[in-house]
Amino acid sequence: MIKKHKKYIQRTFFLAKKGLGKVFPNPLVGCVIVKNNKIIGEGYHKKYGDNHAEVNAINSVKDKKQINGSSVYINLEPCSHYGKTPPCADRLIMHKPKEVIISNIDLNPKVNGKGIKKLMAKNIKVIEGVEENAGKIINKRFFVNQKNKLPYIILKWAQTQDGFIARQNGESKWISNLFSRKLVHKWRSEEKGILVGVNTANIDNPKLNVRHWAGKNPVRIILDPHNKLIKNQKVLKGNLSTLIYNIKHNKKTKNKYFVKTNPFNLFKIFSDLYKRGITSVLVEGGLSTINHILSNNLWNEARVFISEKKFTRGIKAPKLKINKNKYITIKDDKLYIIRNGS
Ligand code: AOF
Ligand code: ZN
Repeated sequence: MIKKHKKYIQRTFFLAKKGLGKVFPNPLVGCVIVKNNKIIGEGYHKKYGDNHAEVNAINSVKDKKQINGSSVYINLEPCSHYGKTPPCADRLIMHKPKEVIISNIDLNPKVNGKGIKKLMAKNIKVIEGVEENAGKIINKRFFVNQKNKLPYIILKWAQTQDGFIARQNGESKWISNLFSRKLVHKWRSEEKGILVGVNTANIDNPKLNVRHWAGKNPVRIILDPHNKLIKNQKVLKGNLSTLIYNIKHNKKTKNKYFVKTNPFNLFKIFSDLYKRGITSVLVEGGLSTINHILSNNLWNEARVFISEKKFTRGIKAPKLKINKNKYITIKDDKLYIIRNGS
């Protein structure tokens, strides 16, 4: 029984993940409808503002009468509120499934158990907590957003085998290989914002857009307290939205927003980003920005590439405890994923 539930919940995870990069600030949700051990319908939340997963799953069932007496699997509790769409719990109740199997409770205060209560009040059996931890990882951004009212912060850096993230002159190209760099472009397309400190913006002169992958560009964020950003840098070009946090002025020129933050405080900046709808941020350096975020414990995840190259001298990589046995191989690079608090 449990094995069967796990199997279908895993299928909801697979479907949910298809929405990555397209649904924020919403959670990733997948739904599978099973009758007589057969999947009769499935769906996922595809895009912010569109149908929720349950509605897409119900719509995919040819003969709606079949949903009567079925088992509905969802990785997140169905919603109970009128948002952009009517409550999914009500929609499910209309079709009289026998049971609803859920991985996680929806921490949005508008839902938070009320979806489950609605189902139970109509004698629909609810089983919750199936593959709960795996579900929490899939919606790690959403849960951090709901709990902390902060964006989900992902630190990313590449370091040499001998522990350097840049040469002595600050230059950091090219430590990781082409495949790892391509993967970083995929990551850029999955998050709402991308952040660097002013030194990185000036020395590396990055565009901070998505080029080696198909997907959306994130909002660019520069930490530039004393307005040291060189005028014609690539991060200021093009028509992507760019936020420049500084202690001096609030100013808007086209799609460039200078945001005054005085005193210059990371927690305040991240709170401001969250208020602007930036629900997740990929931090791509440099060293002092990453160290600052680490020492303030304002990060959620670190993704560290360690290459086979050696610099012998240079700028030392951030100090973070890495379990050297747990990595993903990307050709000659090793990728370590470290979660804060795990
Ligand atoms: C579900 N199924 O597929 C999703 C849910 O603005 P709305 O109307 O799209 O509502 C967003 C909220 O609904 C979101 O914060 C979360 O609580 C829930 N998301 N719920 O039953 C779904 N995406
Ligand atoms: Zn819903």
